[in-house]
Amino acid sequence: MDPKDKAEIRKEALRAIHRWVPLEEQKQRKLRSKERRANAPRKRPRKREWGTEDEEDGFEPVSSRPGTESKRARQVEVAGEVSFGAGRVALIVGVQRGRVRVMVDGEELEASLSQELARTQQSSIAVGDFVELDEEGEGARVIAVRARRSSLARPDPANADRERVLAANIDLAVVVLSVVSPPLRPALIDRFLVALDYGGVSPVLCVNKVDLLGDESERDRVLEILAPYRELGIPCFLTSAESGEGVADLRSVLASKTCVFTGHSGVGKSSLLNALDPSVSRDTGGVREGDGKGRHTTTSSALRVMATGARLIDTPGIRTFGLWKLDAEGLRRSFREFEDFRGSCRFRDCTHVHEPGCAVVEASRSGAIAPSRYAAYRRLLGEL
Ligand SMILES: Nc1nc2c(ncn2[C@@H]2O[C@H](COP(=O)(O)OP(=O)(O)OP(=O)(O)O)[C@@H](O)[C@H]2O)c(=O)[nH]1
Ligand SMILES: [Mg+2]
Ligand SMILES: [Zn+2]
Repeated sequence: MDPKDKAEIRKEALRAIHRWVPLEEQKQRKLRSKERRANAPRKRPRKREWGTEDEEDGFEPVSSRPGTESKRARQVEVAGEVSFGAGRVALIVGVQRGRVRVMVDGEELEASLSQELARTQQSSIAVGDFVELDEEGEGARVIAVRARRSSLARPDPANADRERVLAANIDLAVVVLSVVSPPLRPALIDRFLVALDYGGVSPVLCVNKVDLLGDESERDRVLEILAPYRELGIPCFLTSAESGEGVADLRSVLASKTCVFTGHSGVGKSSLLNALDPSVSRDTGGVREGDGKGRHTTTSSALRVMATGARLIDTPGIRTFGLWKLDAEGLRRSFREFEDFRGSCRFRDCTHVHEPGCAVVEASRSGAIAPSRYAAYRRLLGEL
């Protein structure tokens, strides 16, 4: 064996000792990765020419936190002493300070929040939550929140220790981007996929405003950007809320699901909701002349039930998307294409950065892993 490699192995062994994890945690990790592998779509790595995108995404740093627990098991326990079953169960369709709009037995009404819930409402109550109402006194009051099966959350920009839940109990998140005004920023996609994976939510990518594309080559460029995500089995749509292109296809994947629409301001989230179901009637706004940025027209999340039964959640455009409670291992897990190479790296706990014999680095060089995705991994890892 090359003495250099030997020295490297010795160094790695020493590092491993410093990184020693208790047996129980190791078992848990193994189980989690096994579960993930079983769920990941099978595919053979294929060589391909990828367009690389070295775009500044300008987002706030990912918050680094140890001890990321399994997202699917993450449940919110609030107002715990009140048991479910006493009052009517309602669905939250809108949240204001200290108050919520709920849908219960087919009608919409306003409800206040119990003191405990009002104090923690940014993390404890979100559009899409199922709650229990106390209707004994004057007006309805929310007294308990059911455990969530999934959520989309990010750190509170004002307090990184606090979680801000954007929507709860969602089946699908439609990440909306636009081809121009505002311009397409692929870096946002990778960041979103990590957050959605952590929240246990399936993603759909929707590139809107395709009516503004010039010639075929511009469309090809968009398809090229989407290619790595299609390979991952993520449904991708090209839409125009203006001309209606792609809207029927998008509608068909949303049927009977709870879907949150998210993305930068001005990309056309509200316009798309209106195109999907005119009865939704959400306010839409223009984009700024100079830089094509949105005007933050939608200011709070709202859930609408479509005629098809799909529940669509419109959210305000986001400027930043810090990732919540993410550690390096969690980040690696959310890059699903890396799983195909698990066990092929020379070191079992390879970080896929500097180690010799790294199968992931090799795969990104050969094109089996899209170089743009590997670059995204390095970028996000660098923020931890
Ligand atoms: N040409 C074109 N314009 C669109 C399309 N979709 C939306 N727009 C326009 O883009 C602008 C912003 O649309 P909105 O639907 O308000 O965007 P949004 O994502 O909801 O923005 P926020 O609520 O600020 O987050 C409006 O002027 C829309 O008319 C589209 O498919 N094609
Ligand atoms: Mg909007
Ligand atoms: Zn590796």
